[in-house]
Amino acid sequence: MNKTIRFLFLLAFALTYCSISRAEDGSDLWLRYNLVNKTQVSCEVNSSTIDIAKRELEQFCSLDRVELIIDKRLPNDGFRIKAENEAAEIRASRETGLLYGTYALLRQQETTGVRNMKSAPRFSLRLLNHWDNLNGSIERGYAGKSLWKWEEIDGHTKKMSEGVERRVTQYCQANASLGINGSVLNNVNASPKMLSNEYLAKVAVLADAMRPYGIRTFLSINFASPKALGDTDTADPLDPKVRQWWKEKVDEIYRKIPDFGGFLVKANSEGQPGPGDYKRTHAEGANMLAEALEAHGGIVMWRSFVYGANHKGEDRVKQAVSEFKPMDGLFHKNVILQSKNGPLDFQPREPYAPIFDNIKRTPQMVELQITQEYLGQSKHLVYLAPMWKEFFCFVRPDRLCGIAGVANIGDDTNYCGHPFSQANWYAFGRLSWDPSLSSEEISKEWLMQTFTKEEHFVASLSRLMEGSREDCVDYMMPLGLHHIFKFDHHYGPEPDGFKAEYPIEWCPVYYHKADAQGVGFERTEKGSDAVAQYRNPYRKRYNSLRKCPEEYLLWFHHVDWDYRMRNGKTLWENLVAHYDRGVRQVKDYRDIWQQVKNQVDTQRWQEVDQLLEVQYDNAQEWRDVCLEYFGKMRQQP
Ligand code: BDP
Repeated sequence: MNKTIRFLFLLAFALTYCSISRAEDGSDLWLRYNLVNKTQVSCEVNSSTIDIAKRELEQFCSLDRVELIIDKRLPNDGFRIKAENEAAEIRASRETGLLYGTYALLRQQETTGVRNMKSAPRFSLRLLNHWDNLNGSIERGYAGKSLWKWEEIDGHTKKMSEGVERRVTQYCQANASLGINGSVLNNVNASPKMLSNEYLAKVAVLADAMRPYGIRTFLSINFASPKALGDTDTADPLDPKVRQWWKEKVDEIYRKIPDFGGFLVKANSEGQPGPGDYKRTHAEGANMLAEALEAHGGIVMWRSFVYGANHKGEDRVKQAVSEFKPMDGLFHKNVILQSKNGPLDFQPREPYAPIFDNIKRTPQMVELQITQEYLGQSKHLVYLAPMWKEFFCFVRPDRLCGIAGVANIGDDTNYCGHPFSQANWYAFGRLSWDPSLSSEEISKEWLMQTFTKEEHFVASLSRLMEGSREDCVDYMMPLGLHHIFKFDHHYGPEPDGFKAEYPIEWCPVYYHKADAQGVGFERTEKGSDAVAQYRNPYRKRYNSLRKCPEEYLLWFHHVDWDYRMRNGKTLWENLVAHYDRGVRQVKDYRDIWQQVKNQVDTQRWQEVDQLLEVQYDNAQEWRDVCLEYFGKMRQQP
């Protein structure tokens, strides 16, 4: 009897222990290599970057030997892996290249198996844009507070708390594993305090931590900083005192951070100060900063996301081109124009932003949004790589010098909130290195490294992920509808949204223009003529009701409710069908997730399961609210 009780007790203990050891909080991201401690690693060079590469290989590589070789013939950040039997050689022209090669080798080990490869990044600037505020909050952040706990970073002793250091180190490893090579640390709605001596000393501590991982530090700046900090009485970019202030400030930054990357600027946009406050142009403002940075090799990333100021009343999606096209060619050579992928604002689907067709003499970068502000935030499983790939069908990567992703990273245990939102950070990084990778390849890699290599699991979840963005479009805003979100928080539906006290361009009714006859924004030459900003064949195609791709229909056309679409059914019938399809798809996710229950650890399985329930509820709400509203509009007398 005693023996049986002891046995049962031990069994219970073993079971509990097993389930604890299987508990998974997602904090390891996709970096969950097994500890092997086997490989002999050699390298002629010594540096902190090489130390990281060596350590990763020594601990986690399963080969016997790896040699790291500097080879100046290879392109900048590129690398080459040659593997034979139980040994491999990684070559690169720079130490960061060797680190990228190291992570590529480990990725191969976890996915395809080690093989020869040669690789170089498509973009030289591969940056995360953090919209983190100094008080720790994150604008449009849905995964907790900022990783940079400024009060735990001491600029004098150059130390940070153990907690911050641990998380920042892992953040760097994750980025280096993808080839991300820069971080803009703070919100584009920037506090002037960011440039105070106190904060710059803290920034230098973070920069020191990131440097060995090949990550350069950048800052968003508030254009009115010299005035706001009380050093000048104007921020006019043509005022000599202001120009001198920026020059000295930049010199000071480079004394603290010799490899500082440069500034990101949101000016005269949504209430931010800018050169326009002094009747100066964006070019005059950008050039002042560019001149200060030039001597140090720094850059200015000037955002084209402006509307309202000089073009009141014009269709909002046209305003960036109207503002910046006349200035093309007037920017200093270290100014880059940074534009969102679509002309409006990170909607579930937008046509590409025509600024990429119109700016010819200024280097350009695209800004993608990893944090799912308008795609269910950290509550919906929506894999964004298909959306970004869609953008690259229209704007060739070789026309861009860089790529920026608005980060979805916070101090949540798993960094990103939804366990599947990690895939969007991963996919952004992989595409910033190689935009020709398919979204499916990337999701499979991520699934294998993050969950399991089991074939059925990988196949069914990658299929689900692949379709998830289109499903989200369907249950939120199909057929080219856009911006019918609840005011400001951008999560739920509010098709009747209108507030007289706010700019009309923030109101859903401005965008869908539903009435008794039809729905949609007429942007053809009969309407706002936004189509005129597109290159052909897109201009012609979008201008024609018949030829316009149906996924953009209501973006470019105001269409009658009983208009017959390509499948012979009316617009209304199609709208209903899309909403229904979106909801049905999410219902299926839940069944698929049930089927893989045994292949996923309990904690992450349950977390995702609960989130899928929320997503399903939300999808139904979107469908019901929108169809009820549009249905009523349609039946108006
Ligand atoms: C919008 C966000 C807002 C940002 C703005 C921007 O709602 O919080 O400040 O974009 O990109 O999407 O500047």
